[in-house]
Amino acid sequence: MPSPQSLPFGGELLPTDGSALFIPEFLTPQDADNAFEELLSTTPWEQRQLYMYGKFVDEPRWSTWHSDGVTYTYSGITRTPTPWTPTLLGIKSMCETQTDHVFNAVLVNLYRNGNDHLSWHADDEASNGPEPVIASISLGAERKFELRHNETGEVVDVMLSHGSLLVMSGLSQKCWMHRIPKSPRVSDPRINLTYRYVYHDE
Ligand SMILES: O=C(O)CCC(=O)C(=O)O
Ligand SMILES: [Mn+2]
Repeated sequence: MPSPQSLPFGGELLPTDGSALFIPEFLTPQDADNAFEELLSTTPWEQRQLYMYGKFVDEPRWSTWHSDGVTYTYSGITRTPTPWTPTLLGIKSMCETQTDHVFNAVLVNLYRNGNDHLSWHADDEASNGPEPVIASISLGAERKFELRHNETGEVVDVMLSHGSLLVMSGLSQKCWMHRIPKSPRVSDPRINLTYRYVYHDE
């Protein structure tokens, strides 16, 4: 198994139990720059709160949820949809062609700087289906992404670069957790788009 640093041209990150396929430069640098600038300045960012250990705390990032009408519930929060934009739909269509899957929602995350982060979790809510395909686009500052196997504890990591695509599929949500750790030296913002297919929970 090569270390992620030896995969500058992309490839499969997981040695077993699912897939996490990394495709750097999925978007051209120009398209990635344009999408980043537009999303940063026009997205109606929401600062959500999580209920943890008996109190409400701010999520350490900003986000929005865009979908064909489906809501999304995770960590006790229900996200109601914000309308799609041409840019989000254009990138969705590119992800659909690449993965041969249809997506009906995207969670857009803004990590304002290296203090913003996302803790260990799996996107394993029932509404995602049993083996979800998740297409994850990175824009802006490069951040480390880690995956940890639930049983062996093995960790693999990759630097998610501007314009890259990471496709998680198969058993990756059942057998692995993933996170964006804090990176105190990073001062610039990063935007992440995770395209999903979400089933109505009613
Ligand atoms: O920011 C990322 O690259 C990961 C986002 C993620 O895992 C999520 O939104 O569930
Ligand atoms: Mn996730």
